[in-house]
Amino acid sequence: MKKKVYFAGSIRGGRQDADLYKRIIEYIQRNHIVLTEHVGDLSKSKTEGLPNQEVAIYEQDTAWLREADVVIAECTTPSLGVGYELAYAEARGIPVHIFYNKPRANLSAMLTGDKYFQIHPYEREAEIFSLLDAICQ
Ligand code: 6K6
Repeated sequence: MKKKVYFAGSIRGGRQDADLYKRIIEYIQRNHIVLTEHVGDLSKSKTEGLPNQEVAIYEQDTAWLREADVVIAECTTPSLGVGYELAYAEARGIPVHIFYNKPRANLSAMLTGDKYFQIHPYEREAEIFSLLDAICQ
C-alpha cells in the first residue's frame, strides 16, 4: 500500500545536502507519496508570497506531519526545524527514521539517546536506498 511520507531535511539550517534530499525524495516517490517535495526543491514550495508565510508554513507542515504514516529525516546538516518536526512526530506516535552520514555528522544526543527514534548511520549513499526499501515496503 502507498504510504504518506513526511521527508524532513534542512532548509534554513543550510542547503549543502539539498541534492541528496532530492534523490531520496525521488526514490521514495517511485512507490509512495512524499508530502514535502519542496524540501528537495525549493522552487516547488506553494507558500511563497502568502500573507503570514511563516505561519502558513508551520500550519501546513504540522498538518502534513499529523497526516503522515512515517517520517524520514536526513539529519547530516543540523536544522532546528527538523529537530522540532522529529519531536512533534514522536509526541503523536508517528514512526521516525533518521539518516545521517556518520563520517560527516556528530548527531545530537537528543536524537541518538532517544530510543523512540530509529537511527541509521550510513557511510555510502547506496545504504540509504536499501534501508528505504525495508522501511517503505
Ligand atoms: C520556500 C521555498 C521552499 O520552502 C520555502 C519556505 N520554507 C519552508 N517551507 C516548508 N517547510 C519548511 C520551510 N522551512 C522549514 N520547513 C520545514 O522545516 C521543512 O519541513 C523542513 O523539514 C524543516 C527545515 O527547517 P529549517 O529550520 O532548516 O528551515
